[in-house]
Amino acid sequence: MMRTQVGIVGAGPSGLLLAHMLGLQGVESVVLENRSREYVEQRVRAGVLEQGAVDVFRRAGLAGRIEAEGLVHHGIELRFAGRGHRIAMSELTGGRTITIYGQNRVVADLVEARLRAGGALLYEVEDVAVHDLASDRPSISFVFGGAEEVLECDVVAGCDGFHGVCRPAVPEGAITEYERGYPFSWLGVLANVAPSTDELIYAHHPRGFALHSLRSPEVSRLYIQVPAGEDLEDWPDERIWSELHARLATDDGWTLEEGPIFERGIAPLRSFVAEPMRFGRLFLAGDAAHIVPPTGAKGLNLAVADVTVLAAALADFFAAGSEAGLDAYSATCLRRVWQAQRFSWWMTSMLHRFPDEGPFGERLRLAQLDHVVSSKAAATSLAESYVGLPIP
Ligand code: RFL
Ligand code: PHB
Repeated sequence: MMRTQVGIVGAGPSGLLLAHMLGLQGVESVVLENRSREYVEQRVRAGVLEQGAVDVFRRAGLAGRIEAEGLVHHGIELRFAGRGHRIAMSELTGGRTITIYGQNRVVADLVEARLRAGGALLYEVEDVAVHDLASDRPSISFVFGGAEEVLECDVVAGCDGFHGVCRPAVPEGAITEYERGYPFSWLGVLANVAPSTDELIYAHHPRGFALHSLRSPEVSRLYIQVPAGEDLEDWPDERIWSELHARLATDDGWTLEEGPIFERGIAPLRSFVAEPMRFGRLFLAGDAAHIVPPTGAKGLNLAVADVTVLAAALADFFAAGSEAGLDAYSATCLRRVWQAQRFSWWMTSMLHRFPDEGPFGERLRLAQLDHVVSSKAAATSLAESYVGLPIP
């Protein structure tokens, strides 16, 4: 039998950041992850950090590499009908910025910090299950190195992502789930080629959405909308580049440079919220509690915000026995979560092709895009949401 204050399921950004922040406040935790360290550190996902998220990392003493290697951006481009239009994000938001820094780098930095602090972090644990969540002695059972173990805790943090075991362990009816699916996925690639743009390009085209992002001055990150259920096998490199060229094309001779593709994947788009983000002594954070379609670049940033609120509430609970922060956790986070849902849904609707909607819907979409790039009020609204709400 092992014992700790906070048992954390999942070593993604949510679980690792929570463990680090708790450690800074003298709260002990154990992190359990079912995958290997290599797998988690190589998983390619998000790339955009809001300024507020970078501030959180800085306050936690974790921003060294982000500041050295992250790319600070002041605007994004919306491209449609053959033309690009810059949204001057920083000018419209009193100087706020976003930073391009891969999620796998965030995870690597967090793992390094955890190991340096000597905190418990177990990879490749199997059969993780959470128990007695309604009591003040919840526990986590698992198998590690072939041996069955039980971790007794005061609190369990469910940081195990959308497909984890914590949320499904809550009794039926105690949590309400809100969900919306989309009839398309994103096919994303990493290519060894200098980005053909200084700022992210979100493109709408009759053939569908495309996004030109980046990871470094040498690596481009590119996405295209594909029908839901599409098979990666049906997308050889030439087909991917040909769609990217078609969807990103402009009337003024801009060119997209090609390079060797070294990573590829397809992810379905989904909107999902579990409410409340708590059951008894179980607290859900990050993707375990909510999913947004990636068009707003909000998923990782929401995880950072949840964990910031949860770490402060737990520190208060263990230092002073106060449950006020824990009681407010779900409502505090959900306000921000629903704003991110609203923005991510809006960006997704504005930029994708919806297969069954007909020509009227497409004309409305172009009118919406035209409005956003020609009305300062509308552009400001987009910019405010894109750079992110303040993190408490
Ligand atoms: P994660 O990263 O899914 O981590 C959960 C961890 O829990 C482990 N796990 C378990 N461990 C033990 N026992 C079990 N039974 C377990 N079940 C699962 C998993 O192995 C994993 O290690 O969730 P977390 O930490 O909440 O982090 C959330 C973010 O990963 C996610 O929101 C973002 O990646 C979303 N996202 C983006 N967010 C942004 O803010 N900006 C972006 O630009 C952005 N782009 C993206 C994205 C997500 C994408 N995909 C593939 C979903 C682009 C894409 C393509
Ligand atoms: C990325 O660089 O992976 C990225 C950027 C912006 C998004 C989604 C993903 O909206």
